[in-house]
Amino acid sequence: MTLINDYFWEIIKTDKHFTMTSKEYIDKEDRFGAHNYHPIPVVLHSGQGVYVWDVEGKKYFDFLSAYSAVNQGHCHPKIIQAMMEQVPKLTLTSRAFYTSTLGEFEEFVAGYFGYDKVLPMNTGAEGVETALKLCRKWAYQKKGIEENKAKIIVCENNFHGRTITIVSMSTDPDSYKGYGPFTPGFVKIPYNDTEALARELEDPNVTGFLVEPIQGEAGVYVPDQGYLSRTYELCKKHNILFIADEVQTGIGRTGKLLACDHEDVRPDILILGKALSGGVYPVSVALADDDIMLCIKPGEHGSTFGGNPVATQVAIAALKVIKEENLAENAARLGPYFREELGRIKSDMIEIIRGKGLLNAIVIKPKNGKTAWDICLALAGNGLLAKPTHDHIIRFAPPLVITKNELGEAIDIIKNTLMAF
Ligand code: IF1
Repeated sequence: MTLINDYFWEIIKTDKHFTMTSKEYIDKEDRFGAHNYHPIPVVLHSGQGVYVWDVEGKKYFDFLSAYSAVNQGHCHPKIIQAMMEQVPKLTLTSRAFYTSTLGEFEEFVAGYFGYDKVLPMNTGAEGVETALKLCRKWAYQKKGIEENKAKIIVCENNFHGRTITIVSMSTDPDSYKGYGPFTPGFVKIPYNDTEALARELEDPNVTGFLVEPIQGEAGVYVPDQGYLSRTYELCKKHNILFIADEVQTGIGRTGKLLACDHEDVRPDILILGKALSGGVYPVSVALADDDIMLCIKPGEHGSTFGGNPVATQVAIAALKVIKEENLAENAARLGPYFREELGRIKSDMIEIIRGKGLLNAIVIKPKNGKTAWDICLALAGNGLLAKPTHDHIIRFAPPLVITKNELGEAIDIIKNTLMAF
């Protein structure tokens, strides 16, 4: 099979034969879809690299990257190619049988991240659930905690997904309110507070510490330098599993392959999702060494689609692209430039600029009743897509394939937009 050629690309990317206006597409979603989201009112049709196009043919910089799933850029040709080669061969067998692709994926991914074993799932939330299950099994089988007594420590303002158990760990009412009764066994402590962790670790039933190396949903909240290494050391001292949710921070986003790499921390359980497939297909994993991973025995956990042939080929291609194109290095190089340039913008609406690599956010001070939402609408009008979080924070996370020139253009858009308020 040949690579997607320019002719084909031309057809799919510039197809303007739309039968409906943006408003009609939006109305249709509103009429027939559940109202569990409040999107920016643009209707996207195609994407390539750092750009997406709407149904009216307008081109935008994508500064959300599907919440860091599209680190490799939209429709990366090598990832699409891998998918298109696999699809006509075999798409799904379930895990009732072996396949010619799963072992290859497991060897590749385990080696890539340096763990004994990998357990494949689909969504980030499932990766987190897998880590929690592994941690509890390990507590009863290896740490000798009495059945049903294990506790896992989590952080305030966390975001780990949407399942009932995961929202049981949440401190955000939007996530948990009205979804009780909740799963017990979680202890919530402030983020970036090593002392609070040290206190809770005195409880002999504590068996794991689940943490985001940078809190994404909380508004790209970067902890103090040394937080990860110190909490990791504390966990080691008390024989507690250090579990890192790198669903959003992992795979190059913060300027290293993993955000934990900034402090040379190797999590006992590592959770990845999103960019593991370059946003092409839902693929997530939990990684751990044998002592932990083999606590789950045949029949005790799984997923129909987890580790399917398409997912495996897409993920291998997506991870190869990260290394081949030095995307972590690009994020490390462009992140400081981006924050510095944002810092030069003389807008009284910018309160704080923070981030690491190409995971960044600005905290907005409302002005004349105009909020982060209004700024995002204006940014879209000027050709750059971003989404507010918690009303007053705008996340800026372009695909990692962005060049310095493109970033410069995007900075001009951000600057001109803010200065117009
Ligand atoms: C939505 C937020 C980001 C995550 C971490 C697990 C998951 C996520 C650290 C679950 C998912 C998403 C989901 C997306 C919005 C988004 C998000 F604003 F809600 F918090 F990225 F910052 N761990 N994050 O960030 O992964 O099951 O969704 O595959 O629409 O809810 P998932």
